[in-house]
Amino acid sequence: MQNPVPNPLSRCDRIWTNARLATLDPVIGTGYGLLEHYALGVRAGLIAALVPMQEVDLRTFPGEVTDCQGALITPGLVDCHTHLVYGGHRASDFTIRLQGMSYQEIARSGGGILSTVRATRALSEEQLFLQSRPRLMTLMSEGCTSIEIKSGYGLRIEDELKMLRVARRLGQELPVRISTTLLAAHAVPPEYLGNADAYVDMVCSELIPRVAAETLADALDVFCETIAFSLQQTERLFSAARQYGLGLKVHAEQLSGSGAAALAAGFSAWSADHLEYLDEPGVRALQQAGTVATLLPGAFYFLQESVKPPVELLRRYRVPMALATDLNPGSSPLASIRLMMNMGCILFGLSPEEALAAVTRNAARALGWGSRLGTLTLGREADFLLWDLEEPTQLVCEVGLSAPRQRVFKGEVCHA
Ligand code: DI6
Ligand code: FE
Repeated sequence: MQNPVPNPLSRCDRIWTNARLATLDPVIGTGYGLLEHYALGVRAGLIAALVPMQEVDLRTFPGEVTDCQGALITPGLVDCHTHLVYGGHRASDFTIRLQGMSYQEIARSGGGILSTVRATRALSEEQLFLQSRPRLMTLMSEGCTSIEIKSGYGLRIEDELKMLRVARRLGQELPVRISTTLLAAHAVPPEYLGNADAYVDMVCSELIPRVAAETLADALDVFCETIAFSLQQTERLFSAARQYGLGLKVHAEQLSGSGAAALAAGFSAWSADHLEYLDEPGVRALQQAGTVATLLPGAFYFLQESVKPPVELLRRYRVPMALATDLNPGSSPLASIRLMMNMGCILFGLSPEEALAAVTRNAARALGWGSRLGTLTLGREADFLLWDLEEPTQLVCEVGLSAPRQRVFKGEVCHA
């Protein structure tokens, strides 16, 4: 006589039946990793069961059941690169750029990032929280369940800490997972103009230890660019951050090629971001380190750039590609991860399957959460979305035409 097969669903708190699962799990198969006609169960905030419907017996199940009636379930979306905590806006930069002044010229004349620094410093922590929250909620309402937020508009100790505390508080008060990144090396602050090295010294010796002691940041990022910080300064910042166990990220090869992506790969960074000017040695370095290439088509579009990231090379070397909004007031005031998926295909040549992997599995990996979330896999965080769509490709093809019917965060249905 055979023992009865233990039914993993019976131990679940809640289950979703008759679903079409786009698992994004490479073990299930290429593309979206589709499982047709399945039930998904959650227990204690984790995915605890993935069962074909023909094996599902609900007669004795005590928990809540949602009949999806054939609807699609995907992992929660992950926006792995944002600057959504800031004060003010940059409408005047927009107008000036339309008249022909470049982003770099505006930055050198004291506008650009530094104008947002002035606006951000002027706000109290409460005001900054209240101004940032709606931007976060916009991303959440589109289906984001994990979002990275950078500092970088304070550029002095108290204001950088203020930004990071606001980012942490957003994650405590709203149903979303926030990863925080110290981007003190975003621009040289006015107090250190012409003396970037002294600012980097201060960040390494005072700010990084302080941020680490207060566990305010999960990672450190550097804007390595002619208008910001050099390769050598980036290396010093990475060395300091590594001593405190921070993850590493970099704004690299956005407006010019610098070798920053290869440097970051040498430090086993989680991700190198932008990458329009990335060359083949840089691609090889990312591949060898397992560093994610995060592409930001919003900034490419908004700054009317023409050099595109080397997607074909990244694909050939099997470098995982992520997409993110880069949501910020100056170069990507575009709060839509769906738009980035669409632009990733139209502007950069990703396939729809690559675009969805880029905002789930690969974006999770760009935040150091690659083994914890980003796919519908047993044991992972139960962050997922129920969509009234026939095809996962609609998520990439269409923008603004559908919101998730349900947004599930840590196993609970919570809308933004
Ligand atoms: N690159 C970007 O795209 C953002 N920061 C960065 O280093 C732009 C930030 C801004 O212009 O406010
Ligand atoms: Fe950025």
